Amino acid sequence: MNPKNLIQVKTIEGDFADDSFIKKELPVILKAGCRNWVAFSKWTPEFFSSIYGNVEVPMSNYKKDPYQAAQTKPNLKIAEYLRSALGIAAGKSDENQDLYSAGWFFCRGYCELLKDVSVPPCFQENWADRVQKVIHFDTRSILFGHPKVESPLHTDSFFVSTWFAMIRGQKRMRLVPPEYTQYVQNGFNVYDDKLVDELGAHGVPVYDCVIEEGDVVWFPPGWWHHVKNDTFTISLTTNFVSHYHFLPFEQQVRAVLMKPILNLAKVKEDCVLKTAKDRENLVNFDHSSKAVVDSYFVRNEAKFLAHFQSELAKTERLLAHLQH
Ligand SMILES: O=C(O)CCC(=O)C(=O)O
Ligand SMILES: [Fe+2]
Repeated sequence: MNPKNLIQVKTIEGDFADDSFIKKELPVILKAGCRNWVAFSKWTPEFFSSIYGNVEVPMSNYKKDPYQAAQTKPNLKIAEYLRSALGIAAGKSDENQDLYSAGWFFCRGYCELLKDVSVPPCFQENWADRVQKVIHFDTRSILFGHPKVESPLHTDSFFVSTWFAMIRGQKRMRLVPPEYTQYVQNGFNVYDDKLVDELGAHGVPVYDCVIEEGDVVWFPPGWWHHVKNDTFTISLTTNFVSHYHFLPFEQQVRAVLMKPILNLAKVKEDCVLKTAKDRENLVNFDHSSKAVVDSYFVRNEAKFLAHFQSELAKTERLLAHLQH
């Protein structure tokens, strides 16, 4: 059975210098996109076990808790996980069979692994990397998996797009575009024929692909994805923001940065209201005039105001442009 709303993800070939597919806002497979990387021949289970075997990596257990916070995930040594995963892929039962090594942020300490990666030219300008100085945002992780675990349907945070490279083994993925978000939820099984049919009845397309060893897949920001491991797998995933998709990404990063500022404003409010009656009328507001003078408080606040006024004007111009 192949329902009408099940759509095959398109494949592109070549040297991937042309990034025009990004503007089409559809997922694509970059055929053999990582086949000539050093990683493609080097990154075997033996390589990771011998060099990084004692490194502890977080374990996701999506069956037990699909929303597990990163800090609460238990760790396992890479060598131990790989032993289990290879055994499970070969049909052995194993106490670790519900565990998925679905995010080793290897750049925290093992960034030398990036030397084995040849980022396809179309992904080389990644604006998510540029905000590294502003906010700690890990864009790359390595995943180890086996056929008994999967990533339930979800979207990636910060409205980034994602590309991932299938270094060992094979995965499959089904995706739903963001404009149909009202019809899906975290954890929906889009591999269930009945659900796919129901989605079809509402006009919702479900994109489908197999990511073979050596392939790279890219999907645009906001796309829901459900990923299954067909075999033992090693893959590298990268959050990617092209200039074309920068605006919503920057807004989401800004929302994170604004949070402490807004919390601080609340503290200031509470402190002012300790002595003043209300914030409009600062009668009885008790503060040191000396400290205000000595710290150039008034001049600094004026600079602050000017900055926000200029940002406001820029945002208004941008909004006017977008609404055109
Ligand atoms: O490979 C997987 O299991 C999930 C990958 C994923 O969700 C991602 O790269 O954003
Ligand atoms: Fe994801």
